[in-house]
Amino acid sequence: MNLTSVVLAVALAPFVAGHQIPLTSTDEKPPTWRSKYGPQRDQPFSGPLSFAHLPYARCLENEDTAFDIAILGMPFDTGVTFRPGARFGPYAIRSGSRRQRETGGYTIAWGSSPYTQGVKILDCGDIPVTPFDNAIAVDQMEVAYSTLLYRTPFGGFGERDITRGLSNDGLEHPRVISLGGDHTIVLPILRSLHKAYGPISVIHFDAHLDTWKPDTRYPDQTTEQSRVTHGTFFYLAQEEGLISNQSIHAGIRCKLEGLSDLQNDREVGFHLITTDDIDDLGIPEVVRRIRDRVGKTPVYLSLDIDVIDPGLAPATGTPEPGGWTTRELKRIIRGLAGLNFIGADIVEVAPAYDHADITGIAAADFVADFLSLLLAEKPPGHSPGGKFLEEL
Ligand SMILES: [Mn+2]
Repeated sequence: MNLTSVVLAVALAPFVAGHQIPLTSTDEKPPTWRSKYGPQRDQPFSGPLSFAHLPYARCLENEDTAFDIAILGMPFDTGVTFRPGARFGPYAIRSGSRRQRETGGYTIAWGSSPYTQGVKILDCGDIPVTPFDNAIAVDQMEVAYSTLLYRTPFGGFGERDITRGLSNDGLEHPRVISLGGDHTIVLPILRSLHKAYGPISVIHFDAHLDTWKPDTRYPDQTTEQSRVTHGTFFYLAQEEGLISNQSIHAGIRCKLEGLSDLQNDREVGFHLITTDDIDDLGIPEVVRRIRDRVGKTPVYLSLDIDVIDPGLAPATGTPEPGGWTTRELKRIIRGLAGLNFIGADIVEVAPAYDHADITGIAAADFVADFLSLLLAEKPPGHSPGGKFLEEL
């Protein structure tokens, strides 16, 4: 040992020995979070972002993950005709859901909570759709949807599975609630659902028809891919034989080329309820007409947030003044319980145009209603909107 080594050894000795000295004079470590405050239970404003703080799983990647209802983000917005931005819809809807959680999901309106009925509800994340090639993106959405649709259900629906026996293939399928994305996402969804269920009746809440003929507006610019937009997908769905002739729109108020649009809409297979009809008919009659139209067929529910008045849901690509209130549509949705719903979506939430998260919060509230809707066997009779429905 030379002189330098001796000097170093002497100088470092207190530090080397130091790790053996107790941290505190009482020999106690500070308390852990768990010992003092218990579980790391998220606040409404804390924690990772999943819908209503539900368990989050990468269901496309982990093929063993079972569920009864999946929440699936479809951040596709390259099929729009006006303002883009709905690719951020899944983020905004999840963010708008943060005051929701599994505990505390009971509402007077439904008389139940969707989270306490033994059904496994998972946030399955987002489909990583390409923003560069719509043909690939549409295929990705169909493949992803089918990946979830053909997953063996967790089994929580049990005997309450009202769509049991409706499928073409003899299989039981879980339900998927899709968060758009622009409305184009419904085309790959219907392609996937049609393979399992055959022709599907659609209940479509929207300010717009979305049945426009693809080749009419820009006839000199039409390609196979340019036909697929958020305003033509129902026409294409009819062309491909995906939908029944028992579909219905509700909340329509957009401007049209003329009566030919309505004639075309009929031919695609839709009846319609206009926005103003709610004043003349009242909610019970609106509900009755929708129920009568789809009957006992397999039903898909598609809700474009622009059906709501832009004052109550401004964050959307093609806003139309004079829409329904959130309260009115929530009552109509409750009146539809017990139909054979095989899936649902909410689309066209584009949060760049939002104010104070009003649209994202409204959209998240509709998703909570969808969950209850998929579980209820009939409209909640004791809710304010329910009594008249006892007679249905
Ligand atoms: Mn619309």
